[in-house]
Amino acid sequence: RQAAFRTDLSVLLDQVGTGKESLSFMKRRIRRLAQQWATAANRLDTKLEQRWRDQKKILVHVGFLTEESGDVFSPKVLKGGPLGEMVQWADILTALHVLGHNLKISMSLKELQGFLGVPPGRGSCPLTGPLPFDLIYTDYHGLQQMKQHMGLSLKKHKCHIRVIDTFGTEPAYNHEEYATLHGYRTNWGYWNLDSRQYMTMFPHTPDNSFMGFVSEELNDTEKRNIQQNKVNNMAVVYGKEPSMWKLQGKEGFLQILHRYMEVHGTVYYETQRPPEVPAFVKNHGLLPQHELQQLLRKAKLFIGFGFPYEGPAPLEAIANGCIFLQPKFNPPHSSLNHEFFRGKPTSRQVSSQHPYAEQYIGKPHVITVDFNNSEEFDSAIREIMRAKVEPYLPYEYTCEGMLERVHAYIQNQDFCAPERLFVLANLTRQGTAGGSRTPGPLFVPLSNSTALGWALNVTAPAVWPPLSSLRLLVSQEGQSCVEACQTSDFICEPAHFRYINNKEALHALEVQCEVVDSEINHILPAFSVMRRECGLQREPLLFSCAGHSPKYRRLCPCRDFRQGQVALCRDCL
Ligand code: U2F
Repeated sequence: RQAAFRTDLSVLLDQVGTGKESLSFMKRRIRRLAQQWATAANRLDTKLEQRWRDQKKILVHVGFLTEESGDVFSPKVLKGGPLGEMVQWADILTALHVLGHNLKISMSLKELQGFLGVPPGRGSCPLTGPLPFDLIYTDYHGLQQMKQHMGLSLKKHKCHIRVIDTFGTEPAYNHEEYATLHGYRTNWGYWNLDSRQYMTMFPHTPDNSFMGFVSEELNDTEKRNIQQNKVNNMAVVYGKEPSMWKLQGKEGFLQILHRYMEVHGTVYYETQRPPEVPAFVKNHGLLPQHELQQLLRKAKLFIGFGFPYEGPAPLEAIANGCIFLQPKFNPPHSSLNHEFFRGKPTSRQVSSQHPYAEQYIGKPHVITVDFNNSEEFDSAIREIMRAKVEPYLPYEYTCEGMLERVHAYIQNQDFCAPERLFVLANLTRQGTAGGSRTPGPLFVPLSNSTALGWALNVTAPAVWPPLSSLRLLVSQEGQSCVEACQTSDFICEPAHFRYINNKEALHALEVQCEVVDSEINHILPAFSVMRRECGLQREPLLFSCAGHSPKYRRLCPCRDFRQGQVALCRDCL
């Protein structure tokens, strides 16, 4: 069946259910953004020009909100606890509904069993018949529950699963045996999924798919009003929980801030002002989302103290015309050196409180400085007070952007299709003398490594992302493909690894290999210049954009991307 866009959200609101603060929060959010979603649906509908879209049967099982997982989040919704996950699930549900899919929502084990047709109370009784869904969106808790209650059949059906995974899972942690043998074993990883089945909150490593969420978009009148009503010396502090204000050394920079600006906070408290919050701070208490937006519309500065990491609030602040000032982390925080990330299945180096804001948005909307350097901090504040900045929201965080991306994933990502063997028929260097695309032997000087542009002519059926987007690059020693592609304004595309994991690619790059081994190691395909050793990847689950090793240069499948929509290549829609 063909999916038709929906702009009425009442059925969805009924489906979400009642009885928990988390659900009420999500419903308030869905209602508040209903108009934006409707406008976005109409725009995307026009953009897609009547293109056929399959209507999918989709189950959404929100594992972390089930009683069976302990649901530690719901009781804290009104008490300053994490809301980022709730924001994201509300938006995922809305996007799937608006795109017109056939949606079932489960927030308990009982509902999960009911939808899957597994008899309740029979332990790990496997689901015997076909899976009644095309797609299942869940999280790590939900995955665990499905394993316990679907038993063996999970293995059979796992290509239909998508795991909403805030901070991401890198391939080395996802491969059970490899993770266990090489020290990448964590409490979360080891599910042997295709890494693109993990969907993150921000575009972290491109090994995972970027799901995201949305932030409110302003129309021109609202933007103009905001500009007029900005209070140049008003700052709002990021941190709704008193403990977020307890971070070391913050007194110094808060004092500096207070010298120039009126400082506001939205810190949760019960009866008394939390002792962590200095007396000069005007604390509004935890605000409902729409009231926070109003506060942000007046404020000039939104300032982070280092925690929470990578939440939605900075995007909301920037969308409301604030400048986001945040601490640089030197050395970067990661699962190796920081309690919060310890045990998370990623070795990503978090360079500031909000790397997306730092790297994808940047100045003038985002200023990242060393908070221990009071001169630098002081001059940042003065710069902010002088600056004139317009509200800004990257397209990928608008409702239309999220609908476009989720639509593209649903219609194109297929992890159930059997791996086909693709034959590299021809490697063509682009931009050779005379501009001709001459097939045949290739010469690519390695010193010029990152500037290679390749077109691959591959005899293969339609693939997604299309091969027209592929650019083969070589990393520096010690550099990951995430970085190598980024430095050339591309993005690493894990789906393309299989086209470059071969002798032809090495040959095309004129790599001097004395031996070409095929091994199981997440940095492959790669080669060592010194030792003249080349290695190809033997385990497709270990194709990794994130992997790097000091003595190896990696073969990197990069691709182009759309401005403001990094998840999609130019020809991906
Ligand atoms: C992140 O979770 P948080 O909930 O701590 O993220 P925030 O950026 O603080 O904001 C989440 C939402 O809370 C709302 C605000 C945001 O959409 O509009 N809010 C509010 O309604 N009232 C207020 O007074 C203040 C904020 C991240 F998202 C999670 O994935 C992480 O687990 C967590 C820890 O790193 O950080």
